[in-house]
Amino acid sequence: MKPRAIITSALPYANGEIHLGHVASTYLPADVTTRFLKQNGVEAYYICASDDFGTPILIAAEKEKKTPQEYVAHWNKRDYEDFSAFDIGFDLFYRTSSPENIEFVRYVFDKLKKNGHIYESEIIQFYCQNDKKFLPDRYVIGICPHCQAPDQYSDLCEKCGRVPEEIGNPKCAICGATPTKEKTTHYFFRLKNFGDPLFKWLEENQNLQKDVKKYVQNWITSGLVDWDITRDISWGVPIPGDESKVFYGWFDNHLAYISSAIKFLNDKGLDGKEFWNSADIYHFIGKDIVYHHYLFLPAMRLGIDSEYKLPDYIPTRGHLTLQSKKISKSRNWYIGLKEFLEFYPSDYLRYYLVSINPYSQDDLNFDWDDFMTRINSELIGNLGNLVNRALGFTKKTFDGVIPAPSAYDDKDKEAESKIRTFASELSELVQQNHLDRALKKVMEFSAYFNQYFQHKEPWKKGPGTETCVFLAANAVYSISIALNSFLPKSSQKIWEQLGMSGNVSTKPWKSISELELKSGHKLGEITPIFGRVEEADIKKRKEKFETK
Ligand code: B3M
Ligand code: ZN
Repeated sequence: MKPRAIITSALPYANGEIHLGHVASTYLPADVTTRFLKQNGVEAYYICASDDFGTPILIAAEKEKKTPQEYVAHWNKRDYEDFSAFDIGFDLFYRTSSPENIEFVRYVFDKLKKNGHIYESEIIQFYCQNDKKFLPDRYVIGICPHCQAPDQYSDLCEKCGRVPEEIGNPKCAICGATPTKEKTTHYFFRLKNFGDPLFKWLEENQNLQKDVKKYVQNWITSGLVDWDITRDISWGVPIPGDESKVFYGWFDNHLAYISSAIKFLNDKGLDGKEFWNSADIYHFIGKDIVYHHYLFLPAMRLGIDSEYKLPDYIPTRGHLTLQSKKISKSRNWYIGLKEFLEFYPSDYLRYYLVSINPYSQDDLNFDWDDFMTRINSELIGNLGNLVNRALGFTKKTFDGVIPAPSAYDDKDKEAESKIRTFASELSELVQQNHLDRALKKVMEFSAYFNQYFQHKEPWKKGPGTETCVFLAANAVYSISIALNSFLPKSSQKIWEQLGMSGNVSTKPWKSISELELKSGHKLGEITPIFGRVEEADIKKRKEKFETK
């Protein structure tokens, strides 16, 4: 861990609501990591932005008879509200259409050009004589040449997932007319120049996932192709020297990681660039955008002489399926984040999504029954039970005051050593990005203390009762701090029931293992931390997915 870190997660397109698929693979893992780093005294900032430019957004805005500015402003605000309700603690949620990003994108382009990584080339593009527009990407609909599916976009067939070289029976997506083909001049980024340095960077960076690295290196070996970075539309970052054209969205969006971070840091009175270059840089992403983050993004940074350092970590995770089927907005097979949080506390979702999400490209599945079982039997049956039992017993038997321990027997010594090693064992897992295993470790710790309590039978009030209560209450204290990055609200509740003041997130990580709850300390009010997930309720939630 370096003393500084900048954490980003893939920027959501400003054209629709955030759903469970989004948060599972990127926003939640990034949030947990940031909170953990902060607890460890790292000066860490979590930076994100809405991805505002691009053809799909322009089309969507036109459909709603809004200006693209109005349209993206709406989604930027709504996304931020939904993320906040889920306790995603961005230090800044900005936008790719910010003046800072526009200026930075143009600066990067000029520097790439100066360094010989940009060239111009004439290409043939569809053009609509009716609308007087070039028709890139989603502006053309036709038949996929690979699978013959009708009504597919010219830049992606949603049926077979391939990129059609030439779409059949092309039609303008705005007016339906058959487009003509016209010449237009575009800029290209010489990705080919970067095969060797990219290969070397991948080779040397030990923090990147090995399996992802391998297939990216295979792409490089099989030959990179230069990138068309120009779009003949009005909504985007205008190209210096050719202001009627704009950059392709993937040229400008990831630059907003840097421009937003620099704005945030400079506004804080820090030297943004110096901070960036001395920090650990994390970009959390889903596996569908590996190409952009492992090739395009680092190549562009290399192309500007690594003026802003390349990422140290690109934690890449699989996609969430829903009831074992692919999430699809258009088929209404998805759960909106906002809607979910109207029914269940954010910590339930955080618990569930972290638990089922390994540090790998494997897909993970949201299942309503599994969600209910895990919350009821693990979160409530194990953790809620320990907190209630240990603190409730102290309340009842010792008037809420932590007793002084007497002599330790072997079982007590073992329990104490569990607490002493907990902080470092847990920290190791989080640092290796194994958030699911780390959370499991907290649950194992809790299960251990449930058994310890059971074994000691303090309700018989025999010798050793005080020691048992002292250690069990200290285990709850450890859990309260250890859980903070995963379940911020619940961990704070436990903290308050422990009779502690202030915010638990400010407690240093090492406190987890230091048995800081001293005898004589008085606990707060004890009430159950969690409420059960009811079966009848889950049945209702599932209805939407059963009629399909
Ligand atoms: N806006 C969303 C996606 O493809 C896209 C990410 C940009 S990250 C710089 O998942
Ligand atoms: Zn197809």
